[in-house]
Amino acid sequence: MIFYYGDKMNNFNEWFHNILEEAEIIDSRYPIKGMSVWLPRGFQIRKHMLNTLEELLDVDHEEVLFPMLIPESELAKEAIHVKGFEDEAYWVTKGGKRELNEQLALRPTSETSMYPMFSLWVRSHMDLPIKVYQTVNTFRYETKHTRPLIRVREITTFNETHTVHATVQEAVEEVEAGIEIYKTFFDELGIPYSISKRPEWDKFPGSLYTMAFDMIMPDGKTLQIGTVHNLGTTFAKTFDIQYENDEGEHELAHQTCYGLSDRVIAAVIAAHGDEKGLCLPPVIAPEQVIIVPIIFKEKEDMVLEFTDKLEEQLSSAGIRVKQDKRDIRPGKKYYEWEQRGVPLRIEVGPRDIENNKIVLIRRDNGNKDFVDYDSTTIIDTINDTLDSITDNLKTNANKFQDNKTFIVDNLDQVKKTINKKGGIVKFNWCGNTDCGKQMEEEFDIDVLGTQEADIEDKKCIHCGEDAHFMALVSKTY
Ligand code: PR8
Repeated sequence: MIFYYGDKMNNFNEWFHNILEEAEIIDSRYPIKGMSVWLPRGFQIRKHMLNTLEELLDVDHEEVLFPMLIPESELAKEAIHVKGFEDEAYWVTKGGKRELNEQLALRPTSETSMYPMFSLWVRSHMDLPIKVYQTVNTFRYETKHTRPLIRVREITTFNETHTVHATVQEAVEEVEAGIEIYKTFFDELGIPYSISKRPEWDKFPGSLYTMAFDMIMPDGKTLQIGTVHNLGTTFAKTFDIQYENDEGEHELAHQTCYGLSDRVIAAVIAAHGDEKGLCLPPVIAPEQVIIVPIIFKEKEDMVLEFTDKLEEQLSSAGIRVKQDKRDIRPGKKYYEWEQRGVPLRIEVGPRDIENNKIVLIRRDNGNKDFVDYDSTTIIDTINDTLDSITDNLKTNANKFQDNKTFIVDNLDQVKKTINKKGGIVKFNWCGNTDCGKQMEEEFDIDVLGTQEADIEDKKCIHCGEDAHFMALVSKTY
């Protein structure tokens, strides 16, 4: 029986939930709200996602691991930061039956766990820059509606980078470098994004400014999929991170931090999945290629001899490949691997072998190609097909984001567009907090942020003051 996933566009929640279950990604029945179990297949996807990200970070950053518990005195030190997280922290108050002298927070993020240590590590400018990252679980007692992978209370895949620099300029450059790393990463996964500078009232607590990546989900709401923050010297002041410069004077260090989460997996699923289920970009697929031998009794040995050799060949070339030899109908196998999102299926039957052919079926567009089997070129053919799948997924996902991004020039259109079409609406804006907050309330939308634009002699479409930016607004997750 064919499983009905639901309507991705019109009932995204149902569709998403069904994919998570049918493709065996996570089990969300764990008896604590906002916490789920990664299943073996989901864990594989998560692992390849992290490998892809960490490979990019490793070029210029080092991996570390800090403790999960933060003393209350440290968490509370940075006033604005703690205010941003005070309603979201989980607390450990007892060791066994004994009350602890000081309660300990389960990290909601790791600034206040790392920076007291950075203060010990930084002495002179020779100790800078520090560029480290860790992939850990963090805890946030979210009060908005929780959703698997999208808004969780235990973020199981929190990849956070923290850097310390001698100068303002270096910190600004690191923000740009962080943005480039995330762009490359999202591009490899074919996840579309719009980048904007978050408004003052929505920046990371304690930061100078926040640059954010937002993806438009199938239902038209946006999901924040990554953020890069310039922390200035705020935390350096609080945690006393100072270095001695060439003249022997003490100066405050400049910091940045940036992070991604489980949401990346949600974004991949939402961007590429369809009515057949999951559709994975090759870079994170547990199996990039599935070989299905078409076995007829009398020709079984011949087919399996061929497919075993093919599997061995692909595997030696570094392609993640699996062969499905189960004694069930080929149609059932096709259906299952399609549901699981495997990018490429190879079918081989006795007649194909006699004609020296193999059949390639792409998961992204269903195209079926009969290609000549030539042992010297087959690896290139398969790798080219996998690359073409990546490109096609990315192109289609970007098209969706572009088609759902609208530029308007009056308030009436803002409201109509958001309500009828969803997506991101852009317009000339003054950038003032009062004006922005009023708009959010009037139209029941969120100001995602601003983009620089060539706006001379233009007025804010809301308050009529001089416009300085393009505002991006949407309904958000
Ligand atoms: C920082 N400090 O923490 P950020 N469920 C899933 N994903 C989430 C959730 C949640 N409840 N909350 C946030 N995210 C900085 C940077 C260290 C690293 C995801 O920044 O609070 C969002 O995609 O902005 C967000 O962009 C990212 O974690 C980083 O969180």
